[in-house]
Amino acid sequence: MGDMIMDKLKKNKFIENYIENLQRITLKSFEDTSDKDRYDALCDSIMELINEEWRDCKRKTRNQRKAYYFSAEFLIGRSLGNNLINLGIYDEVKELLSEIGIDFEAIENYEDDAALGNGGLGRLAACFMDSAATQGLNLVGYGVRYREGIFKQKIEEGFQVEHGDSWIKDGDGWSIRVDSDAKIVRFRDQQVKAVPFDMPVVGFENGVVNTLRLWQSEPFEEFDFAKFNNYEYDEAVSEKNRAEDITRVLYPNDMQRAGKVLRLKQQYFFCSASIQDMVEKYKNDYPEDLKFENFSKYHVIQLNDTHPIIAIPELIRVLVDENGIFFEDALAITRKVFAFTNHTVLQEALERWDKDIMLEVNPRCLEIIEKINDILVDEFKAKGYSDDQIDPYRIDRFEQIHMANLAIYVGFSVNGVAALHTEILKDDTFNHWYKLRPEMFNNKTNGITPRRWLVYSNRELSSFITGKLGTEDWKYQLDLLKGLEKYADDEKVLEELWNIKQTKKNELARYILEKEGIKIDPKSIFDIQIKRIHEYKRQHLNILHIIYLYHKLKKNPDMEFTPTTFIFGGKAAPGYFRAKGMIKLANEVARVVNADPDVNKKLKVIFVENYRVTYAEKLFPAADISEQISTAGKEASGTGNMKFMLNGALTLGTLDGANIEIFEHAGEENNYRFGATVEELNEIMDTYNPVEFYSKDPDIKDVVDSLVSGEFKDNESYMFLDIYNELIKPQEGQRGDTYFLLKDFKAYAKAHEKVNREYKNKMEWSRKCLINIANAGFFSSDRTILDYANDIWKIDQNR
Ligand code: OAK
Repeated sequence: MGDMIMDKLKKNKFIENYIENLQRITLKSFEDTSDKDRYDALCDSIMELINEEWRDCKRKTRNQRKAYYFSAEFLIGRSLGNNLINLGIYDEVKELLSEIGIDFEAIENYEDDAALGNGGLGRLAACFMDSAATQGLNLVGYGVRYREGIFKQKIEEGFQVEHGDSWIKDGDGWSIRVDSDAKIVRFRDQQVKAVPFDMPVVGFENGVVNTLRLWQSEPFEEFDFAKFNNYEYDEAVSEKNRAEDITRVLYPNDMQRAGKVLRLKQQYFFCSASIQDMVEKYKNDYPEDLKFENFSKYHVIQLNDTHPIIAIPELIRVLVDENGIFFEDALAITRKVFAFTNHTVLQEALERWDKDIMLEVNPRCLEIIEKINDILVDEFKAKGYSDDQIDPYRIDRFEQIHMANLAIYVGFSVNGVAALHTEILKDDTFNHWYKLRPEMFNNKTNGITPRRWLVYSNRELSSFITGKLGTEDWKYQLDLLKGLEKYADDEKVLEELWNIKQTKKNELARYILEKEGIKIDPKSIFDIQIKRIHEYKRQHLNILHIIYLYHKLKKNPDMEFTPTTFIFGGKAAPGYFRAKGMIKLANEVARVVNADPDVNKKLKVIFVENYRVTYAEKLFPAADISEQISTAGKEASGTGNMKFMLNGALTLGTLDGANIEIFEHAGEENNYRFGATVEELNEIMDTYNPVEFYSKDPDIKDVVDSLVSGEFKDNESYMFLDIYNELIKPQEGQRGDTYFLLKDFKAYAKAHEKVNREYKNKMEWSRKCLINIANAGFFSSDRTILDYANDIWKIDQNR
């Protein structure tokens, strides 16, 4: 379609049309228009450009089988650049705009991130949407249009401070409000209107435009005029607010159950609206085949973790209460529709809802869940299970609803997101289910879209690849990257690759100087850890190691050491005290180290403020080292690790999540593996004593003690003491160092030493980068989404 759009670009006189749009929406003369005006008009023009394809796709796929991705989060980021890339007109539009004196970068920077997600799970959903459109798969995304996305992070005195993110306060150029498809969602104590906003999901140069439909909650009746006229102004407004509250804000706690009524209301809200939407469309679009037994012929729903599982009783409710189907038949239909993905083995994320909360949200759904639980219990009893044996399977237990049990019992597929993760689900987390129904478990190792994470964000590397492979096809067939391996010993090519990395490092250094006010040496090793801040991800292991290096350099300034810049970025859940302590610690170590003239030519530490998709696009391309240092067995997959790899950074990581597969594909010898394995940790789980490591190793003692020695100041927040205590002064009955930092510390330091030595050999290093890039094909979300389509969804590619 590149050609079709390109024709339109010319025929439709894109620029004339653009200027018309600009003047129509601003009523200003061209010279007076602002960057915002220019950005808005460009959105309009692009939406006009894709309008026809979008409508065509809707029409063509109207009565085809589709998959539906139900997700409470879609972490999209900006859309302008990405859409232009996927339309194949990025350079052309940039050029056309510059001809009329418009600086594309300025208007691109006007766009706010659509940050409707916390981290990995939400970003994966966005990558999947891109890949499905690119691979011509009928995938519809359903989610929530939060008025406020994930908070904006400010760093004040080294502490994280949260600010609101009202990303649509000035409108949203990428959505179409579809009032005619609005639904009513009924809660026990209120009814609201769910209004869909459709975002186009543009496939890469293939004419496909899929739809991401996000629901916004609005008052059922806009305003109670009766009350207003009686001067009951407050009450009239409060009803409106109560409705709008439901989609007001994204819960910012990544992987921590919220347990709040409003959160379950959000989940029920978007699931109910989406199920109603699907059923209503089914009735309209498939008149010849309208028997609900056939519903599963046309629909499969992928549940993105536990958050949308409430869609299961909701489908049954709609079938039974609104369409006169018998309960048993409705359950039988439902069993063929739902597939469930788990994204973490951390217990604190597996949702269980108190029944009184569920009752408050929607009593009928609770009733249906209880009925399903009764059927489950009867079924197990009939098979001879005792009460005790049934317990782990119960959906309804101790006055709580276990969402994962509901999804696994009613669904037909359960998948993990990396090979190791799926094994842990089978052996441990859901072992009871695995023993019973092994055939429903399957692995779908995560992936990332190469369009956003390479073609768009690293244009230099992208051209290099195209040049070497002699084709652009790798952009949607990432396995073709393998063809780069033949340059592994070509010094000229390796030099070229090195220089591209250098260019991206220079760019990042300029950006960091502008944003963070800190000058870094682009020739130093860029060692980067960017992700949510969490104990299991062990940013504090990284920081303790930096303290260790700092002390070593202080003692011996002439020590052999390749200058290194350590970069951190990430948000902590606002209520997660220890994670916030880790941020403070990173900033405090940065402050001390960066100000110390004895070391600051060799060692720098940066914590970038407000890490988000848009910042990520600048960080991944500039990295030499990708820090993937989670405790083995804890990171389900990771996807940042893949973005680094694709951009030619080497992984310094544990045998965890998808790191394992990265090492397998790119070779351990081309990366830096360290630390205990899951098996090793399982073995010492009950006997591990961190204090032993602390007392026996003076280096470990030194860095741990520095947390409380006064060398680094936490402004009397006791945050550093808290970290110290967790490591070696555990509470009664606890072991201490839950995430095995001290166990892995020495291995980690050793791996760093190797990095530091090997970076000196430019050609060898560049060769490793090249081999990593050449073997990144497997980690394309195109591969992942085709696996979902073939193994779970059974949907074909439209070609
Ligand atoms: C968030 C909330 C609840 C449960 C899981 C998450 C989540 O973000 N999990 C992350 O999902 C990513 C995509 O599958 C994985 O790559 C991460 O390892 C995992 O932590």
